[in-house]
Amino acid sequence: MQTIYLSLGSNLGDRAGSIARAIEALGAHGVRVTRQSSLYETEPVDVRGGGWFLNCVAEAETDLTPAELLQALLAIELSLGRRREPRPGPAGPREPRTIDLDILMFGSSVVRAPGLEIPHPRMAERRFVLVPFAEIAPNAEHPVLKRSIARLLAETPDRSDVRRWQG
Ligand code: PH2
Ligand code: MG
Ligand code: MG
Repeated sequence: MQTIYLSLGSNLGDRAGSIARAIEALGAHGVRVTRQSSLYETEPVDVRGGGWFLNCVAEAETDLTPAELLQALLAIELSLGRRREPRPGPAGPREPRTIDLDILMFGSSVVRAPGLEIPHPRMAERRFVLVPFAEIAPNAEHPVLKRSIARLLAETPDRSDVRRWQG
């Protein structure tokens, strides 16, 4: 059993509803959610033509392997109506999405495979990840950077806007 952290985001359609449905679906895929941050409204970072996101971070326990977890997240994204455009390339602008589920950390595992990088390679440069992550697990340690989430948040150069969402 591993303790994992996931990022959830939506900037299309019923944003809060999509995040709530994704949290529910995780349980049915062998991912037991133990904590969920508040929802935050966040300024889009590197996304083409979309509105502001709702983002949150969830802590969960699972017996899945990292590759199995990735497949489960992709299946949930599809079931919630995510449509992936032909790939703009890893550094290119991204499309708006009904739901995006990303693995942030998987215990203290480090995975660097095509299509699956854990910890998430850009998490230390994203306030939309670090602010909700620090709300639920400020002392979790990044296994590569060897810093707590609270410290990554204090030290991130990102200045994008992240606000607690009131509904
Ligand atoms: N996700 C991205 C790129 N940019 N910006 C915000 N605010 N929230 C996101 O979830 C997000 C983003 C890539 O998945
Ligand atoms: Mg993402
Ligand atoms: Mg993703």
